Amino acid sequence: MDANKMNRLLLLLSLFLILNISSAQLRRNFYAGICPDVEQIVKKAVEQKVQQASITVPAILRLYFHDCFVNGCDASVMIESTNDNKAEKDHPDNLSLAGDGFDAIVKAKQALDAVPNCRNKVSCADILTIATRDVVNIVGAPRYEVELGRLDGLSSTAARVEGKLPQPTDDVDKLTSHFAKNGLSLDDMIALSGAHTIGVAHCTKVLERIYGVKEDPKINATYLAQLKELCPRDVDPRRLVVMDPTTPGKFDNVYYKNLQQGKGFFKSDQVLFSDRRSKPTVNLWASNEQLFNQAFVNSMIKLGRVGVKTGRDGNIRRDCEAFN
Ligand code: HEM
Ligand SMILES: *[C@@H]1O[C@H](CO)[C@@H](O)[C@H](O)[C@H]1NC(C)=O
Ligand SMILES: CC(=O)N[C@H]1CO[C@H](CO)[C@@H](O)[C@@H]1O
Repeated sequence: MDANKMNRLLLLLSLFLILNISSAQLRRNFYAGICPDVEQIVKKAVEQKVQQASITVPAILRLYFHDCFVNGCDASVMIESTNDNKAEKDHPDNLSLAGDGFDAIVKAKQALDAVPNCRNKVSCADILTIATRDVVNIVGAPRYEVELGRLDGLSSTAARVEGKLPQPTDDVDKLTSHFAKNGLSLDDMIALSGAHTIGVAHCTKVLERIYGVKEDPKINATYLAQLKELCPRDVDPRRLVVMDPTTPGKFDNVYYKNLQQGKGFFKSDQVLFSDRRSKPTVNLWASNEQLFNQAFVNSMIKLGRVGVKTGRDGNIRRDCEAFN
């Protein structure tokens, strides 16, 4: 074997070891001996909630992203602020984390607590992980097996949200660096951005973009006109607008097709098509939905490994929104 091949083999081997170590505590069927029906129970509660309020689907997906990017997937985003602690969810970047997402997790926890062997045995972080898989599946993403065994975090502060979440005005350099800090690659970033194939945003978040700002890739003229109509300059700040104008309720690869036509909602979406580093992947996934689905699922599982708490770094909360 030549030196080049040997080097590549060693690199692969060390990558394998790193990946294995960082996720060693997580596994499928973690609750098999404790609460074997956990996934069924969570699914049923989440489905019920989605039937009452379809916004629950994007709400949970975004909640998961924010939870994992701020101090790891440990449900710290769910903690309610108290008089002496301003929690993560009350950072301005959370504005619009729709209440229905939180409510769905609380309902699923209640359903688990109604089953004696499951009561206070499943972490809120794992409930959120299962619920996220289930909601994206409801709107068309493939169902994937989730890794479980996370503990709930012991702290949550608004201050530490600062700088952790990518911004809608970010370019590919900034986006990549945010994701890299969480062990996620350029392709993970492009795949997970595909989450914007569902859900809504506040008009206020896009006003600057549609009413003229430099250094932003061009918006499709037809789409721009539509956006301006939906979001006039003096729009009510509570007004929401769908981010995928073509198939807003469906989880599909249309997000990437939209980018090809200049119909990315945020600058951070459209730059994926204008930057030569991400453009080939956008084109690939726009033309092959199966490849996108596969990539999305793999990246979601990787997202779920970010900053997982074990041992004395966490516990199982009795109330997802308050520390024990
Ligand atoms: C790549 C960088 C990202 C940026 C800059 C970004 C930014 C945003 C912003 C500003 C909103 C609208 C908030 C509002 O006005 O109400 C939004 C919505 C949303 N984001 Fe992202 N996001 C990013 C990545 C992600 C990822 C990785 C996911 C999940 C895997 C995600 C899921 C969502 C969902 C589902 C919504 C809609 C929420 C709803 O309908 O309630 N985003 N995002
Ligand atoms: C802009 O959108 C229109 C209508 O949705 C579409 O027909 C057209 O091809 C798009 N333009 C570009 C440059 O992609
Ligand atoms: C759902 C939720 O708690 N959203 C909060 C996010 O942060 C803003 C501003 O800091 C609060 O006003 C929201 O209530």
